[in-house]
Amino acid sequence: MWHGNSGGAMVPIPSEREGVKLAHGGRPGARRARSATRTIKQVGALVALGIGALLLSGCDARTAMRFGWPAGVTPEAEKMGDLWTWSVIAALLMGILVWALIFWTITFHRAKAGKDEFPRQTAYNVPLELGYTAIPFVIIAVLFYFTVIVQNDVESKTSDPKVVVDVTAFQWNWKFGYRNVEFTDGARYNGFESSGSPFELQARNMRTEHGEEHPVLGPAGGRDDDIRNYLKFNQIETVGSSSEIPILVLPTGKRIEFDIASADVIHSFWVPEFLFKRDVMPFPKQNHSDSVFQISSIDREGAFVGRCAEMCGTFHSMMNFEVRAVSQQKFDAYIKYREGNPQATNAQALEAICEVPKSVTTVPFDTRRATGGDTPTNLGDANNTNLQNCTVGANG
Ligand SMILES: [Cu+2]
Repeated sequence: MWHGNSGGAMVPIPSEREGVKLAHGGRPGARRARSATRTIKQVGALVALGIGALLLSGCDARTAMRFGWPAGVTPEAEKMGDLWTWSVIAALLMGILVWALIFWTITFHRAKAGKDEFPRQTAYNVPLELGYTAIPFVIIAVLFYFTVIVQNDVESKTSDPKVVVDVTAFQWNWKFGYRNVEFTDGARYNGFESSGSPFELQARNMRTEHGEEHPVLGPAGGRDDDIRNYLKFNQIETVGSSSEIPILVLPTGKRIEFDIASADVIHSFWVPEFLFKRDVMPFPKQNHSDSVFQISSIDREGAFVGRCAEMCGTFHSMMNFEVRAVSQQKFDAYIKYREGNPQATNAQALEAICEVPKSVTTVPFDTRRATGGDTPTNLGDANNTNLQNCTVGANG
């Protein structure tokens, strides 16, 4: 046991010092070394126990090495995950070094019994001070270098994406259109439309309903559609409503380009499994935002929820969509079905390619509150959205 005297230095209580001398007959220095060895052994045992518990808990090595980073479904997400893993390892190594220095100091450089003098001072050691000023800069530079490498990779674009999707966000839903598709056999589909707008209707309804113009209530602050000429339209479009979650069907294993724009306020396109989100701006050019990004592929089939990640008004939290990643064959069949059946709904097109026609990751917000606020739980299996006993092309 130790206590401080009036001078601030630590000295052992005399009675204990006597007692130890009687029991062990050793010098205080040797006793300190023995207790230090014991502490190190105890810490070592604790660390071994912790690692053992982690390994035995069924947590596989890859998940453990992710250090909490979610598993994404794109190569970009995996690269960001690797950066995170190595950053944590670097931080842990630095942490272990600092902890070791702290424990080394408090174990082997304690105040010596009976000595009340100041320890040797090492201030103004120029090489040491230069060293610990320079080393953090080197660490920051290395982290910065690898961050830029990964960021450039995440933001990289090529001129030949296999699928180009136009995404239009509006209060409070999404419209997805297929501008260009390169089928698996190399044939191309072009669905660009020079005009058309579901938002035009929205604005007009608002005016007739109130019997007068309510420019403030209209989309984009009531500005006319010709001002919003940055909005893009396609022959094949999927528009979400308050009774249906829009499902964006995409192929696995192909480079996909997204061109995002908002018809009114700032939204944000976020698919958690892509580990990527970007603000969806009205007037992207004037707002100096890059409205185009690409993903090099979606690595597995399945349903992935998409959300608006920018507070955009009353029903912001209900502004969900679903990405449905399907095989390339199914995706080709989907586009061909919708091209050949322009009146068919997205749900019918999904059924035609043997996919569950409704979203399985989220539900539309029921404005009538008929469900009493309960969210249905048995939506379906997000990892398997195939319809049973169904053959693609049999009913298309
Ligand atoms: Cu939004």
